[in-house]
Amino acid sequence: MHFQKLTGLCLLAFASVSLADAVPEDRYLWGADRMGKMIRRATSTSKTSSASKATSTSAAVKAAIVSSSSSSALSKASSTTVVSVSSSTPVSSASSVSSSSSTSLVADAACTNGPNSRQCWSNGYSIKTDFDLKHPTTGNTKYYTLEITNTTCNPDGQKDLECYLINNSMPGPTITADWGDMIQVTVKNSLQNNGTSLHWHGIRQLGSVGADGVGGITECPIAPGQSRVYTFQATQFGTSWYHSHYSSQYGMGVVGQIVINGPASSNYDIDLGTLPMTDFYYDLANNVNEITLHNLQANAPPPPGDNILVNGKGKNNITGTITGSYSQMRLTKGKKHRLRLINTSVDNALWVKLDGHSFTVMSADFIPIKPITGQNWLLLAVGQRYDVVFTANQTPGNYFFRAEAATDCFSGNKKGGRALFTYEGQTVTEPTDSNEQPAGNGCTELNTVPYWTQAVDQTQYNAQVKTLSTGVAPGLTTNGQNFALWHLDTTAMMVNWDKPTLQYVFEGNTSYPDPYAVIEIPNEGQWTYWLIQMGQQNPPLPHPIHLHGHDFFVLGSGAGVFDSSTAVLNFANPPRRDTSILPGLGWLLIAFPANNPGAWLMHCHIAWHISEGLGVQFIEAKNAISMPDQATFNSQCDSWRSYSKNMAWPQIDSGL
Ligand SMILES: [Cu+2]
Repeated sequence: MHFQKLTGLCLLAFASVSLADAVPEDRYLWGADRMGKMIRRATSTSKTSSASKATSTSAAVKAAIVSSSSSSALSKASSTTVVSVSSSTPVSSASSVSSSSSTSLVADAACTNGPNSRQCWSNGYSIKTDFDLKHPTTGNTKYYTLEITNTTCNPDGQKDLECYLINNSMPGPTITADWGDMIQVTVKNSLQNNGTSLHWHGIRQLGSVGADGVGGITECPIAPGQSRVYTFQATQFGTSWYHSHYSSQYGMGVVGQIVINGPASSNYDIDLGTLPMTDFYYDLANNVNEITLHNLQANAPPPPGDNILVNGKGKNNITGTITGSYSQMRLTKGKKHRLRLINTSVDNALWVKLDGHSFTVMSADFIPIKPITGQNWLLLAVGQRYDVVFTANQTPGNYFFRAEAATDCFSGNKKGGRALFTYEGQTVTEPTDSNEQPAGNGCTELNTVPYWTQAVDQTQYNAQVKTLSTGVAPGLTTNGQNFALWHLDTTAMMVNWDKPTLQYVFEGNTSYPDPYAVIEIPNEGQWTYWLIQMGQQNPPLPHPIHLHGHDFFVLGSGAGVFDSSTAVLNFANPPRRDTSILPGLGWLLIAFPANNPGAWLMHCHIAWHISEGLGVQFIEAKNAISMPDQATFNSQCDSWRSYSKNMAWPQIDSGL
C-alpha cells in the first residue's frame, strides 16, 4: 500500500524540523492574547505608477423584467410541485426540494442589466432566479490555459522565495465568464517534483464531479509534465477563486480568481474586479505545515504569517529597507463601485475596510443577499467572499484599504496588508497610515439574509440530523507515526492519491478505507442536516467549514455544546453560503439538500487543518453520479501512479 510505502520517509522530513524550530520565539499557547502584541508597521513611501481600472464586462442585454408573485417565498421546504422550466435547463433531481409553483417568474421586456438595474440579467433570468433549479445555458465556452511552474517570487521585495505560480503570475489569472457559460480550463503541471490539481472553489459542479479537482477524491493528481482539461458550467454567478487541492500547495502561490458575471442585488456603476487577499510566509508552505503539525503536539498555534498581500502585493521592512509596493485601484468621484473581496489565505481570517468609505455588502460567497449597508470593518474567514458596493463620495485623494489578521479568530500575522485607492485626477501618494485596528471583536461572521427567501424543510430535521464531532485526537499520519490530528467525524481524514474515491465508484467498490472519512448520502431528494460540534477539550480556535458540490444553509451556530432546548435555529430563510465559521469550542448546524450526486469534500479551509485531517467526504447517491470519462480518468491515474512510485516528495499529510 502506498501509505505503508511512505513509512520512514517522513521521519526524515520531520527530522529537519526540530521542536525548537517548531515553536516560535514568542511562544504562546491557545487562549492567550495571542497576537494582540503584534506590531503593524506604518510605511510611508509613495508610488506614482498609474492604477488600472477594471470595468464591468457584463453585457447590457435586453432582458425580461422578472418579478416574483405576491407570494415571494421560494420555499423549498415541503412542496413537491416542480416548477416549469424550459427543456434546455437542468432541473434538480430532487423533486422534494423543488420550488413551489407560487414562485413562477413573470417576464417584462423592459428590463436591461445596467447601472440602475443590476437585478436584471437576461431573458427570463434575474437575481430572483432559483439557480438550484434553473440557470441560463448560453452556448458559449470560455477557454483558459493555466501552466503551473516552479519559480521564485518576491511580492514584497524582502526575500526571494521558491514559489509555484500559475502563468508566472501572483496571484494567478482571473477566470471570467457569464452566468450559464461553459468554462474549459487546460491545466499543465510544469512543476518538477510535485503533483497538482485545481479546485474551483464554490462552483457547484452540477453533474461534473470529475472536474472538482480534488486529488485522492475526484481524480489522481496531475503528474509533472502532464496536463488535464477541466470542463464545467457556471450555474451560479458572483465571485470566487480557484486553488490547488494538493496538500498545502496553494500556499506556494497556486491560486487565482473567478468572476461569473450575472445579476446583483445592489446597483453600481463600475466593477473594480477582484481583490484577493492572503497571508504570506517567508517560508515554504510545506515547512510551515510541518511546523504547525509539531506545534499542535505541544498545544501551540501555527507560526504567524510574515505579511498580508492584497492582490499579490505588499510592503515590508524586515531587512531594514522598505521594499515592495501596494496594489492600486482608481475611483471615479460620485460613482458606485463594486469590489469583489476574497480571502485566499492558508490560515488567517481577515478584517478588511476601506478608509473613509463604508461598504454595502450584496453577496456572500455565491449567494446574493439583501444588501447590508454601513459596513466598515468586515470579517472574511479563509475561503469566504463578499461582493461590496461603495460610493466614491469623499474628498478626492488617496485612501488605504486595510486587511488585518483577525486575532479573535486566533489568526496571527506580523504585519497588516494594504492597498491604495486613488480618485481619478489625483496623484497617487500614500496617505498617513493611522495604523487603525479592526473595530470588530469576536470571530462571528456577518449575519446575511439571502436575497430570495428560501426555507429549509423542518419536517425531516429530527429524523435526519447527524452530529459530526470535531477535535484533536491521536491518529496515524501517512508514514504511520502517531500524531495528534484534527478530525471532523470519527477519524482524521487522509486520502490515497493513487486511488481516488471516484475509482471506488467506477469499480463498484464500497470498501472505502477508514481514513477516507466517507459518509454516504444514499438517497437524492432529501434534506441532510449536519451538527458540527467541537469537543470542549480542544484548542479553542474557530474553523471555516467549506463544502464542495453544494452550498449550505446555516441553521445556527453558537458557543459551547449544542442544546436543542435553547438553541435558536433559523429554518425560515437562513444564511446560505459555501464557507462558514464553526465557532471555537462551539457548534455549527448546517443543512443542504441532496441534489447533486458526487463525492464531495467538506473540510476546514485552514490549510494546516485539512492537512491534519479536518474533513469528511460525502458520497452522494453513488449510483446516480454523472461520472467523468473513464478512459481519461484512468489515463490520468496511470500517469500519476507511474510517477508516484518514485516521487521525490511523498505524501506527508492528508493529501488534501
Ligand atoms: Cu480549522
